[in-house]
Amino acid sequence: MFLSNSLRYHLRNRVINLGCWPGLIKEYQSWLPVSDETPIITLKEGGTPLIPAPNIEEYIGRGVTIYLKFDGLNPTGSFKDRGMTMAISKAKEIGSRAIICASTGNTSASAAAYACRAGMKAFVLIPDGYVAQGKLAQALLYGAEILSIQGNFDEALRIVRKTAESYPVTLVNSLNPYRLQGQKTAAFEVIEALGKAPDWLCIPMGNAGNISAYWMGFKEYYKAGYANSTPRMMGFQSSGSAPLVIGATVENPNTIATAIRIGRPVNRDKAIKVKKDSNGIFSTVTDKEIIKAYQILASREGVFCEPASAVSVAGLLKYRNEIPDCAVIVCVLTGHGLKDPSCAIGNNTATFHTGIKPDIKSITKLMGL
Ligand code: AN7
Repeated sequence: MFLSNSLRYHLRNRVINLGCWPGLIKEYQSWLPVSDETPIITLKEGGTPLIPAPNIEEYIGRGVTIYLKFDGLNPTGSFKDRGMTMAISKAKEIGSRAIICASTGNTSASAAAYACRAGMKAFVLIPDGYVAQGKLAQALLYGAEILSIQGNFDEALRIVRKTAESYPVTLVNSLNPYRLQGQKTAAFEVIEALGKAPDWLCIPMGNAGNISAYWMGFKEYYKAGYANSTPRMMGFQSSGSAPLVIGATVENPNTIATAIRIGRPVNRDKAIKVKKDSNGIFSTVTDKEIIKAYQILASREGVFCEPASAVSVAGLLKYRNEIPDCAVIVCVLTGHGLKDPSCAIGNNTATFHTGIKPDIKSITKLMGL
């Protein structure tokens, strides 16, 4: 069948619009370590939108363009799905029957969903009392076996690493190299959507897997000639949990952004190299600045992300005076706001009238009519 290039392009877009996005492994097969023998375990992750942020743009001014890469719109509500489709597919390929991970929440939700899809057992270790409710609800419903420990994420990770070394379970934390391979596709999508690389990429850092994966993706497209530059990688952490900024392990990390309550990042060396190679900046934002950005995103841009994700925008706002005129900036929003409903309920300035008599007069009076 003959198709003109423009028709081929049109149809391709139609297919995506009709919901036939094949998932990121099929979409980017030639860029990923998969073969025809790899069973592809997918929930159609990836292909997330780059959403303009006109109000933040206007606030910063000087012709700056801001986009939000909303990876909270993945199947389990976070960017982890990009890595998990790869990690679980590769585990399935070698005949693994069980996977294990430590998690601050999102990895456990994603691992549980993809393991279920692959017919594998999922064991997840989480820090007792520090996982947001939405994430816990997901892991429970997807059918994972949850082991909640009296310790933090770093202690949980130490245990799962040792367990995976000695028992027949596959580790799916970001130490698993397939995770970062899957996650690098987010950078491909950013370049495809912009037609070029952004000037800055602002991103939250916990274990620093995602910043390392993005950088890998940006470099690969640059080398392929799909972009003629690479961005400065701007990595941010919460000030109570900032080992990569202070340059030392944090024994008792603490932050409202429980997703990144991590004191001993496993991808530390990779992240330091990313910072150097990209001429990037690593810096902290306070919990107060995180909540401020979280509220601005929801109430000014209509984008509801979880607190850890708002770290990228909090960092952007902190560095707003250093943004070059007319720069194009992408802030990565790693997880959906519904992941952590109690944070939203406890941190808003909404008008919320309660206990109102159910009659029109009482209602219209409160409405100021
Ligand atoms: C929303 O789920 O580590 O720097 O165990 O959930 O790649 O670690 C989550 C991390 C940012 C940090 N935003 O990414 C876990 C976990 C959200 C996150 C990060 C996480 P990395």
